Amino acid sequence: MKRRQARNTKMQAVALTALLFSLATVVLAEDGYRLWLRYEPLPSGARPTIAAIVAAGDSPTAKAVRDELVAGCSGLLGRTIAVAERVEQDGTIVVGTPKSSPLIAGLKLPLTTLGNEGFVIRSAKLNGRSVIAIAANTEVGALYGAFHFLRLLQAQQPIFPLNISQKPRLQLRMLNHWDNLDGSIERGYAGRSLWNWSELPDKVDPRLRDYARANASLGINATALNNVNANAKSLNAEYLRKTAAIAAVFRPYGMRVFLSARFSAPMELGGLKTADPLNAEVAAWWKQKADEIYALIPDFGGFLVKANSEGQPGPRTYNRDHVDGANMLAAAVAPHNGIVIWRAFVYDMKDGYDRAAAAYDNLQPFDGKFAANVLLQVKNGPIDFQPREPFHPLFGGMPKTQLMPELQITQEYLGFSNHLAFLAPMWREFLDADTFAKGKGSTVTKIADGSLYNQKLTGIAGVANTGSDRNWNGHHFAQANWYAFGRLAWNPDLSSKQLADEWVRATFTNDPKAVRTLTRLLLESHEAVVDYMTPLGLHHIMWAGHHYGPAPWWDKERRDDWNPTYYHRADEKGLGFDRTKTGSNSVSQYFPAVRDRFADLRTCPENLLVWFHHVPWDHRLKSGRIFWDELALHYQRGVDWVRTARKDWDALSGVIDAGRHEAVARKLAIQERDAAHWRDACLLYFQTFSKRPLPSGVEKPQKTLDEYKAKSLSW
Ligand code: GCW
Repeated sequence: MKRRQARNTKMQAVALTALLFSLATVVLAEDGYRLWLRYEPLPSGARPTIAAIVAAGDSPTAKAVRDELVAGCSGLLGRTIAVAERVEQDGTIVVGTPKSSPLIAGLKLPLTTLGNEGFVIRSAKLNGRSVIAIAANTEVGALYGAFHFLRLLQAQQPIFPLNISQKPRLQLRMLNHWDNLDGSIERGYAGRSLWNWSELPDKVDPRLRDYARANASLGINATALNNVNANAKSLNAEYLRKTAAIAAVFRPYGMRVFLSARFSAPMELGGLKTADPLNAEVAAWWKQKADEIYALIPDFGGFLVKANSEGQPGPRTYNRDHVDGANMLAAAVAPHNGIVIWRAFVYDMKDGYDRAAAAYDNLQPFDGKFAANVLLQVKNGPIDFQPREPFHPLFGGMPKTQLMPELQITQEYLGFSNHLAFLAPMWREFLDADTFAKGKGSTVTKIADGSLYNQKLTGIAGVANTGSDRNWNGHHFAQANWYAFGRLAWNPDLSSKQLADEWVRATFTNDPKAVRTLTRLLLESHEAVVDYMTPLGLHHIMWAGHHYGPAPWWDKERRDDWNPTYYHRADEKGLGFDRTKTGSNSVSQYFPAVRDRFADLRTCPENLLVWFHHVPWDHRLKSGRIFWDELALHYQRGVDWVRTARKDWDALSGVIDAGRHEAVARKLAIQERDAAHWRDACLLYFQTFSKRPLPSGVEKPQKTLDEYKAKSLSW
């Protein structure tokens, strides 16, 4: 019986690889669908010896491990690598858990400290043969190990001998989807939502499995399906059944599902008169709702909540506070080991207030008051996912609260899916930022991973950039941001360079020259975008509403703090928001060492200058140039970068497949148009205050300011 099963599995595997090959050569042009999991043959000189795969277990996860290793090894080595029953040759991969595999058990590998998700990859001897053992305490751990092994192969890393032992540094590694139930996506630039609500639960798009698989390849283990601007309907019985069907597809890949909860759902769904968190009926409604959800989805993650922010209901609607709201929900999911992720993106407008100070003012006083199963989700910067922000002062500012960074993978303020902007360097800047909360070396990473304050529950979220577009992310290079987010969530110490290198090799090519060019473009791209959009600390000067393209002149929004003019404060004297003592003094929310550095115009990092200071137009910078000239040259530099990037990309036309080459070339053309538009519109407008000529080296604007004001950039 066992033997027949193994033979069947082997035949299935051979058939599967044959199918994959024919698909790869016949049907699939390179359209980006396969992401970084293409498994194209390595150069013939770079193929290590892999003979067979011995994989134990019959669960869906064990099957996923086996399929991945067979497809991956076969693809990369350019020949079928089949499943074997026992170790008979050198170069056999043995994968499993001590429970599922007697071979793995026999190796007695050091797994005890690796938890539920870690893995070991080790060269070992079995039956006198050299093998590669991929072992973990759980099957999901083995899956992560398998993906890691394939990543090493793809990046042409040596695999003999291997001695790798890893576990994730953060527990909750999560995508937040801002997907609406009608299939649209708030701030989504890659098509429609992947969740086919109208067809669920009877019909589940097979693509969802590929989505889960891609996430598992990075170690992403959770996903919140619906927009934080939530519709209560997502919690009704009908939609919960749909969510359960999605959760069933994700489960084998180690992904748990969360839902954004609308705080007023007890009224909208339950017919209650209030959603007051201290009302007993309200609390009972949520408890019952949690019971209902967990009966359908036993491993449901919990709720993500945007409360009292941008029109969303919340506890303050009932004169209660954030702790009342979060802890009431936390109590409802606690019996099921559920989690509540409460967002700190709260900024009530008050006269003369500084929006950058608002979240800290609103949440910091509650330090130490949130329940043990609450995570407070804090955006990387104090305003809103700008191309560059200083780190959010809540990091370090709430030692007794479990914080969870929220990053934005989708490029709301960074050129949508039209601009090449690799965000790993921006996230590194944030993770490496030193808060000085417990003296030097108190980095954001150490707060996020729980080590600084001994935080028990840890996590990180990225607002997803996925959609129904064939290539998932709209721009082929936007895949790199999904990739980098996931890898950093697993190990927040990874360098941008390593991430770029891994991604390029897996996604495009191992050609050495191309790898050099592409990693360089990736690594330079974010700074270039900052240069042509918001250099030297500028922020939130995008066209209101859609946030594509510049509108620094805009002052018509109902709320002052939705207007670009509120943020840059340009006048005859200079440019920038004074957040020092002479201004809003929100810089004082940082610990003294950071505060003093930011608050002094001489020590403030130049790339954050007008974030913290109203800088005189003729202020001298380190370059020796005055501020106005430097500003103009930054804008020009950004445009120049895109031009060079286009040439670099064009030169790769023989190396990159035609389909993707052309698609990216088209995007880069848009990026150049937009960069020039940004430069001209911003400089013409700021020039009405600076009253100075453009320095030499900066091109003459293509249109008049009025023309730029008349019509926003289109995407
Ligand atoms: O960045 C802003 C976006 C909103 C978003 C909000 C948030 C989901 O412009 O579209 O709403 O942040 O993070 O809640």
